[in-house]
Amino acid sequence: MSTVHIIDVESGNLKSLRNAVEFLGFNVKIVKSADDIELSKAERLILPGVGNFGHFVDNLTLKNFEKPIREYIASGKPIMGICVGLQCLFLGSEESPKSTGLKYLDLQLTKFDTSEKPVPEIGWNTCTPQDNLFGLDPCNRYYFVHSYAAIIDAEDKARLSEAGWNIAAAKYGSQEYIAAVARDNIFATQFHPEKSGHAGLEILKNFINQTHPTIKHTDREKAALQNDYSNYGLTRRIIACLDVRTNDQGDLVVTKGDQYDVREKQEGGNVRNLGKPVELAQKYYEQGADEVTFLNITSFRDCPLKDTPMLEVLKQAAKTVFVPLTVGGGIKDIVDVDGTHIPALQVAALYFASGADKVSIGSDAVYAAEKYYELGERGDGASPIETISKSYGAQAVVISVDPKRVYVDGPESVKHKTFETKFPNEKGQTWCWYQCTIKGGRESRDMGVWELTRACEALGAGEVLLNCIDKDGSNSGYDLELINHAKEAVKIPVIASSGAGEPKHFKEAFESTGADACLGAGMFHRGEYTVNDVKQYLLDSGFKVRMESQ
Ligand code: 1PR
Repeated sequence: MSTVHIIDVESGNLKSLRNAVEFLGFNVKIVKSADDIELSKAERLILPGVGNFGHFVDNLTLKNFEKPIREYIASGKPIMGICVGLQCLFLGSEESPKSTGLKYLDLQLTKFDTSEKPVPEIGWNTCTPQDNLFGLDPCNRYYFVHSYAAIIDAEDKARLSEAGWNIAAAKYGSQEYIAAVARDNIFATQFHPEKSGHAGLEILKNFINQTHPTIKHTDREKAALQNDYSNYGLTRRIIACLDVRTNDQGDLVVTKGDQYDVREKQEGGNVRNLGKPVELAQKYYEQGADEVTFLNITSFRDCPLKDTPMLEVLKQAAKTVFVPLTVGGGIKDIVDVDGTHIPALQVAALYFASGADKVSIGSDAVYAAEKYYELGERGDGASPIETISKSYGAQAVVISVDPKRVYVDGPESVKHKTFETKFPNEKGQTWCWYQCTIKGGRESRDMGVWELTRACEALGAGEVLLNCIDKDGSNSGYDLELINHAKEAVKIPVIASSGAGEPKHFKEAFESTGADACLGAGMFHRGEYTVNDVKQYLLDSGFKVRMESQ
């Protein structure tokens, strides 16, 4: 068996899946239409899906895929569904009540309870199969990103087991759900094996080879690796961030600023060059980064959009980096060099097709929030957050916030949400708010972090990348008060960023704020610490982390 067929339902993670299967040494054939002759030749079929349930199943029907998929399944040949590719096997989903699933499993998907935990679930969780399932290891961590799930109780489990399904259950907060499921020739995972590092690649390989290796761990390994269900069941997520731009010589480099100033301090200083984007992404993946973020911090688009250097960076990085990749900078409606108007959705689509799993929106998130309040707390449906989220799902849309702290006399001094800080300024003022900026900190707007994050969450953003201009490059630790402020504002996950200088800063953030992930840049680029150093420190401090070596 050397060829794997992948059904293309215009879903976000196709490129990553293709890369992963090819990395494992198999050929890939993409099946774009139901009458493609290739479909009849398939011996291993994968049905990947990301984003909205209705969008996915409606597309399956529209493209006439339903019948050939059913016939393929009836033929007894192995098929694997991934993420929404698993969800479509159920009756339907609360996400899109008008759309129907393929009804192989007698259960409806529902949304996670947002009152007890951040939703979407974004991160690395464990799952435990009833019987051996392609080597799925209860001590390994797999990458999940979803708001809706096949949430089960003991009765559902018994009923589905009775119907012959082998269920691997996971727990997010107090809710148990189906993380993987198999019966006869059908296998499906809610997690993304193509984004789950070496552990995920193993699952893909075992499915393709149809093998079920036995899992063995010593008691000591089990004690270290088993889920303790702290942090809702997820490990503490560590993200390596690469600020990318062209330097004065015209080369694409990873740089890093102090309070967003990326030039060397001497007069006429050059843009700091800390390495090559693809090489560094690969290095951090090997060091155990749970995600890698690329931020295009200046526009280097004096070329057509399709030739943007960042697309090539992503294409190259996605070939060997099997954890989620986020790309930010310039995700907005643009006018291309030939005068063509290109909507943000199309810009994002190019990045997804090149291997990005999420896009991050900075300046345009502020404009969208401004509009949201102008319209009386509603969107107009046209902002990049709304359009991208609608097609690719909330989990694919991150908003990147670049705020600065502003001190005021008291809560009545400004219309923005303020709080009392433990760190008064030199004038003795103890109240503050965080003012959002656009264009990489160059322009301040009349918008607070509290208001911005809430508006963007309502518009459909799935995660907040919370930078802090005051702390950026300072190595003095995160602004913990800012993180707490944002966490109180929204239910979606918040990534702490700016100021990390040593492993203890990550611990502080996880310990004293509800940060869902912590991002580091300068300390990794300068080689002062590896991602693994940070994770080992967290592990030694009693936090669950994903160690890539496990
Ligand atoms: O406005 O949608 O085009 O997006 C522009 C993106 O570029 C935004 O995400 C914005 O944060 C980012 N950006 C713009 N200018 C700079 C700059 O540094 N001059 N970088 C910039 C922001 C923040 C983090 C950084 C952390 C951690 N960088 O990426 O890596 O602060 O650093 P540290 O751990 O060394 O302290 P749009």
